[in-house]
Formats: sequence, structure tokens, C-alpha cells
Amino acid sequence: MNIKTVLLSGAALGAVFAAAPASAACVASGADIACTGGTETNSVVPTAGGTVTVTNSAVITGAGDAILGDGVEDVDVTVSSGSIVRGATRGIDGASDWTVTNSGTIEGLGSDAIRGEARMTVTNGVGATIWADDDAIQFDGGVVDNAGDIIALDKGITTDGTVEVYVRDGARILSGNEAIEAGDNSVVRVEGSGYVEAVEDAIQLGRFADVVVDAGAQVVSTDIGDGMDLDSGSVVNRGLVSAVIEDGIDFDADGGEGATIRNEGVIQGFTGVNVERGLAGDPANTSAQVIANLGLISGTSGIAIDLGEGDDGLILEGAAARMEGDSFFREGDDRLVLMDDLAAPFADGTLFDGGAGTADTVAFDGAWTLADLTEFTTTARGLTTLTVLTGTADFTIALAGWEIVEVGGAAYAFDEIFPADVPLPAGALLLPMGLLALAGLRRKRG
Ligand SMILES: [Ca+2]
Ligand SMILES: [Ca+2]
Ligand SMILES: [Ca+2]
Ligand SMILES: [Ca+2]
Repeated sequence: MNIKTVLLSGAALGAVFAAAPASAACVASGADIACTGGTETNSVVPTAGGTVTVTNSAVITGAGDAILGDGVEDVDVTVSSGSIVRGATRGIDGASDWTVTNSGTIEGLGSDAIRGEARMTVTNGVGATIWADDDAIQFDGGVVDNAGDIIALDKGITTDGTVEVYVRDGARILSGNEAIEAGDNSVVRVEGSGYVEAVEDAIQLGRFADVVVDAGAQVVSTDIGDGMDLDSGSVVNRGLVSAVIEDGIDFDADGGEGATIRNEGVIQGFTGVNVERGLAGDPANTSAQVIANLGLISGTSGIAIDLGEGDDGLILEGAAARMEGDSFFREGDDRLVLMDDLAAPFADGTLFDGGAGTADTVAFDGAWTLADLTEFTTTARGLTTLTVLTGTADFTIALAGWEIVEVGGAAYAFDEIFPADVPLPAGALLLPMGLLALAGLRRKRG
């Protein structure tokens, strides 16, 4: 759904319920407040340690915040199916240690739907909606378990703190800015057909991020953001991570810990996976990023991955492994691994550039032998174009900036295996004795 459609439908609902007749629908009993039908037009002010229960299609409409609990700690709010908490400003203004369990609708028509502080837990059930003119959920950290819709004209879930966010099968987070924005050590799970869409970054986390996107799930930036913008951590993608203008996954500067990606789905963007190199004023990420790609990584810019400084790695494995665009490994001793079960891993002539660093290694791992590396041309500038026999389909790879070749676990100097065009015999004479016979199996293109 597009954000404008969401805005219109939300505003229309607001107008309908604002016109409904008012009655005192909420009754306090000790620390517990029960709203059991009708419309409550006053802000509901809970008691610390208490509860607010909204049932039987009750509607709370505050002139400002519908539930006004600023500074009131440890409150449990339950909104049942068909019931509505709709503030002209915020839906819920809470404090620390709040639990919000929503099966109905929580809306902030003029600001956030839910504002909280530390250790907040929000559960949004199947069929439930949290809708905001500003942020849907803004707090100091906690848990958001979403099986329904979280929709915000600004940010979906936002905090500088740590979150655990679960987007369950069939659930959505739609945002006019960033959909999920959180600090270090945050966990995001997008399950089943879960859907996260943002105009800016769909998922924006700090260091030590832990993100899993299931098969069938989607994390999408539709305009000026990245699919994921992280500092460091772990991403496992079996679904779709996509950006239209920016990068599929972008890594900002971290503390040296680096990141790993296991991709069994699709990661696509201007650059599929990009690392900040300090070129645009932002500090560079100089850490190691290691990617195991069993799916598709695609860059519409013509660059699939650009891993920057650090000892980075890319492992291509399986018949579905595919890179659309070139790969740049740059400074550091990087490692490219091609397993022996590849089918059509990239378009012929795709470049893999080890870049600076004097021990960049390209490894043909598994059952490869030197005989599989059949035809090659090497220019004096060090660009080697190599045709590889896979048994199912040949592919041609362009290699630059690599110093070491591993084949079937044995390591060789790159220039020994792929001697430059001129002078012709010099490289062959440098081959280890055991390789001389095998060298005859390879032929150099004229
Ligand atoms: Ca790097
Ligand atoms: Ca590197
Ligand atoms: Ca390098
Ligand atoms: Ca190099």
C-alpha cells in the first residue's frame, strides 16, 4: 500500500469517529481502568502499576493524547478487537515498563501512535493496526511483536536504544521515513510473508545487528533509502532485500567488528552490498565484511558489492548463486571463494577486483582441479579473463588485483598459474614441478 493511500484512509476514519457522540466510557477501579464500550472523549490517565483495558468496541478520543501516562511507570494497556485508542495528538503517551497489547486500533492523528520510554513491549495482533501521523512507535527500547499493520507517515519504530522486532507472517510495517530505526545490539526478524516498506531506510540499525529475513518476506525501500543500513553484525536473507535508488545493504562505520551476510534470497540496490569508504564525508567502515551468497546479489549501478577496506570475503556457492554486477574488495587481504557447484554465477566477463593488498586470494574450492581452469588471457596490466568449466555450464570471470590462487586446497602465486602475456615462457618455468604436467592441460588463448 502506498503511504498516501494510508494517510487518506486514516484521516477518513478519524473524521467519522470524531463526530460520534461522547460519553464517559472508562471507569476506574483501584489502579485498573476499564473502558467497556461507548466513546471516552477525555484523556485516560492511568496509575503506576495499573492497567487500562479497552473492550467491547470502546473508543477513546483524547483532545490531546488518548491515554496520557507521561511519567507513570509500569502500566499494561490492552485494546481488544474493534476497540480504538485515537488521540488528536498521540494515541498513547507512556513511560518505562509499559506493555501494550493491541488487537484493535491505536492511532496518533497529530503525532506518534505510541510514545514510551525504556523496556516497553508492544504486541500488535493479527488484524490490528497502529497508525500515526508521525512515528508509530517511539520509545527508548524494548520489544515490538507485530502480526498486524504498523503504519506511519514518519518512522515506523524508532529508538536510539536496543529493540527486538518481530514482523510475523502476513504483518506489515509501512513508513514514510525509516520503517525500523534502532541502536546497537538490536534484533529484527521478518517472518513468513512479513513486509517492511519505507521511503527511507527500511531497516536502520547500529552495531552488532542481528537480522533474519525469511523466504517470502520482503524488506523494501521505495525511494531514497537503503534496504538495510547497518553498522555491523549478522544478516541472513532468504527473502527480498531491495532498494530502488540506494543500496540493498549499506554498512556505515563500526567499531572494527565487521559483518557477515548469508544470502539465499535476493539483495538488490544501486550497489547490492556497499560499505562506506569515507568518500562523501561520512567516516569509512574499515572492517571485514564476509558474504556467503547462495542467491542473487544485484547492483543496478553495475557494481554488485563494494566491500572497502578490511579483509573481506565473498563465497559463491550452489546452483542458484548469482552476482549481477562487478565486485570490488579494495584494501586489505581479501578472499573470493568459488565453490565447485556453481551453475551460472554471473554474466561472462564480470569483474572481481581484489584491489590493494598483497595477499588477496581467489579460491576454487571443492573438487576443482587446474584442468578446470581451461582458457585464460592475461594482460600486462594484470587483468586475467578466465574460462571455468563447471560440468554444467562454463563461465568466464575477469580477475584483477589477486595475488594468490587456491585450487582444490593448494595455494599458488597468481602469476604462476596465470602468467602475463609477455614474456610467454617465464611464468611456465616458475610453475612448481607437480604442476608442469597439469599446465599442459590448460591452453592460453591467442
Ligand atoms: Ca570491508
Ligand atoms: Ca577489502
Ligand atoms: Ca584487497
Ligand atoms: Ca591485491
